[in-house]
Amino acid sequence: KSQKPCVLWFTGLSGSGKSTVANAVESLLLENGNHSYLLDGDNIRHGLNKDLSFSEDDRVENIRRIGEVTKLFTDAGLIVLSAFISPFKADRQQVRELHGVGEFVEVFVDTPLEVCEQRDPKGLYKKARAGDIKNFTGLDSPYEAPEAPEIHLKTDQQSVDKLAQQVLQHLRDNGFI
Ligand code: GGZ
Repeated sequence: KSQKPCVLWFTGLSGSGKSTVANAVESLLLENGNHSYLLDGDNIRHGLNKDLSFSEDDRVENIRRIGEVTKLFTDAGLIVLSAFISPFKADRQQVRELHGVGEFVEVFVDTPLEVCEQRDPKGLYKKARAGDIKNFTGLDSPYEAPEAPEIHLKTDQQSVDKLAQQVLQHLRDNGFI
């Protein structure tokens, strides 16, 4: 089945739903017969990037390496899904520039901090509030929201299934699938 490679670059706060939506999109792509690969903390921060912390410098390096990996996968013809906070605008811009024109699709997983903190699936916000985790994104480390993302997802207003459909529709409308 023919497809045009791209990277779906999910960005958003911890607990915003990046991985959840990316996983749902991956399932739909598989069903549709597309060839994709999902990069997230589980396969990157525990492997390739296990030497990196959450300091500003290490987050920059984290995203730089992930950007290079997404480029390798798009060169191989895949639709790549990347699900990292990627808090800094400049770093996302660099990855965009690494990719060919139109190949970088920024997906803003827009969930208010209050909602992420309410969900707190791993209890990390609680720990960060207690001072047990430093430099936590949204609390004592910045998150720079995208200004003009290709796809804008509001996770507190729609189901995961609907959001994943929204992403698939964008890929269809733009001739990727
Ligand atoms: C933010 C942290 C931190 C700090 C550990 N700040 O919700 P999670 O657990 O599963 O996702 C978060 C993940 C963030 O890693 P990324 O590689 O996506 O971040 S970045 O793009 O900024 O490099 C969270 C957990 O790691 N985590 N400490 N201080 N999130």
